[in-house]
Amino acid sequence: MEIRPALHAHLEWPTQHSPLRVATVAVIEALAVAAIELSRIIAAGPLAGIVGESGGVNPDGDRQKTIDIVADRLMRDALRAAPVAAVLSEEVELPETLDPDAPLCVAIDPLDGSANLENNISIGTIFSIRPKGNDIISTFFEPGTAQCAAGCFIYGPQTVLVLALDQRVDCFTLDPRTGEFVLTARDLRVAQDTPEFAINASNRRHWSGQVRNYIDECLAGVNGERGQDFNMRWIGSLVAEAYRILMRGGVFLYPADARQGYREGRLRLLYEAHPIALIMEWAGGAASSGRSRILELSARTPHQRVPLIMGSARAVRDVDAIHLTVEPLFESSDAPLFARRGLFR
Ligand code: FBP
Repeated sequence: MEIRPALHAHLEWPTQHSPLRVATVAVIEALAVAAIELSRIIAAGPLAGIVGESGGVNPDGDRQKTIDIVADRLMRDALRAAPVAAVLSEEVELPETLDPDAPLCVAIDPLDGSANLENNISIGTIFSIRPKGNDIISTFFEPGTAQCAAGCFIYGPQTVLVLALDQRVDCFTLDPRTGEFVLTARDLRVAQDTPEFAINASNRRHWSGQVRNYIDECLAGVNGERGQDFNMRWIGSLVAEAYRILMRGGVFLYPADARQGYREGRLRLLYEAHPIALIMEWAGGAASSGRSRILELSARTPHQRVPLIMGSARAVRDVDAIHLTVEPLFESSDAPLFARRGLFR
């Protein structure tokens, strides 16, 4: 029988650790303890009294669920006891300084996709860890390449940790019998040739011409320019989409669109796009805004949004290629050039 190392034993290897790696591991383990607690609360759902609105709004104007508040408290409490100089949470306006002498900064979405909880659909915690720079706050405004680790916990049929560390992506499953995460997939690689896309197609009329053209080409299937039939998925939960892509490939798009507030997409750079991009790249996939590699982008504000295209490297390259056209993204999106009849309208 295969011996599956527990998270702690796995992180201890190799035995020679730099101080930064020791600190990074301490942060990951602290988050894992909080995630185990959170997964128990989520699994109990209405029995734990955590389904429903809290009455508050987060810095982005999203209505907070009770579970968002619970998740934020659990994760930030865990980080307080870890070597973390500052934490930026989706639920709080500005980074919070914890221990100014500690070597790491963390950006976290404590519970991504929480609106899906009532529908019993997978949701998750996304985190990004980076070494503290010369001053704490500017650390968050460095590009995504500054991250030394990232990951997400997925609370679904199984509770899973996808971890990007040491230039590799491993996957751990929570064993409910022992209450421990154990290694269940080592060195994940994203399949390069899966014809499957994920996009919220109800926004088609708001997309740029480039995105519409790409999706129309996919929908045209074997007779279209892409020469193959595509499958489509949309879960509406970033962690679940990222996990599916890690398991079987494909591409996810949450592009910029013409709606007010969506000109830079919907997803947040620091605690959604950066960590998911690190996971994708270290697993051999790619992540782009359509025009730039996500990991080379720096945030200008803590809750900055960014268009996100991620998944199989070839598909991300194809979407980037479509963005190379000089057409403006939106000004002419209602012009005849983009008025080609699509399958969604
Ligand atoms: P939150 O951070 O507000 O939970 O939003 C993120 C998210 O739920 C992603 O997980 C998902 O990809 C996206 O929003 C779905 O957005 P939409 O409802 O516009 O399709």
